[in-house]
Amino acid sequence: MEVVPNIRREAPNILVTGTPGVGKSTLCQKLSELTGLQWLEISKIAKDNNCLEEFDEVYQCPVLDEDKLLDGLEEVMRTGGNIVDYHSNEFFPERWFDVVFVLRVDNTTLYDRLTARGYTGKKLKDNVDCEIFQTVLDEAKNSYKPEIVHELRSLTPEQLQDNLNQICLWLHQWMADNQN
Ligand code: DAT
Repeated sequence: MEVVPNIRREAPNILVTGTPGVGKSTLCQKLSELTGLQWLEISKIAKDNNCLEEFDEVYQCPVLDEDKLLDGLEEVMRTGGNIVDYHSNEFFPERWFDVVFVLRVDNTTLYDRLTARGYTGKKLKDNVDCEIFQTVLDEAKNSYKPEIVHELRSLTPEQLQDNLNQICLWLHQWMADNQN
């Protein structure tokens, strides 16, 4: 296995994860505007950089070429200052992230949001089940140190604002703790 030296980051890397529809893009876009950190929308980056393999007919989504994606992101992640937005998290190197936020909603809210997005049938059911069984939260807890994994409710605009405030506070503290 390749050993990558861990250089000191000037700004942290934040992972925002959760089932599709929980509000990752909404939060990350605003957080990026507020903080100047770079929003890395992994689904879009994968598409733009030909990191998608064949289409999975059962799950109605393309299969990600994880190795190619990770290789392409290594340098920017080593520099720091990124907000990574993706619905899965266990395949990222643990060393990339200083903190992990898992967004959560109730299943009725998620059902409504995904229906509005045009999800139907198995794709809709699988994603709602994923939230009910807290699959992404468990994945994050199994992949990162428990003390850096935080669960955030993402149901209302007020909760969005609370989450932005909480992450900004965390960021200020990180900058204070990691001054050169
Ligand atoms: P994701 O990027 O996780 O797939 P999204 O940001 O596209 O999710 O949000 C899905 C929908 O939910 C979208 O219509 C915006 C809405 N939404 C997101 N966060 C919300 C919040 N805190 N309160 C109310 N609606 C929210």
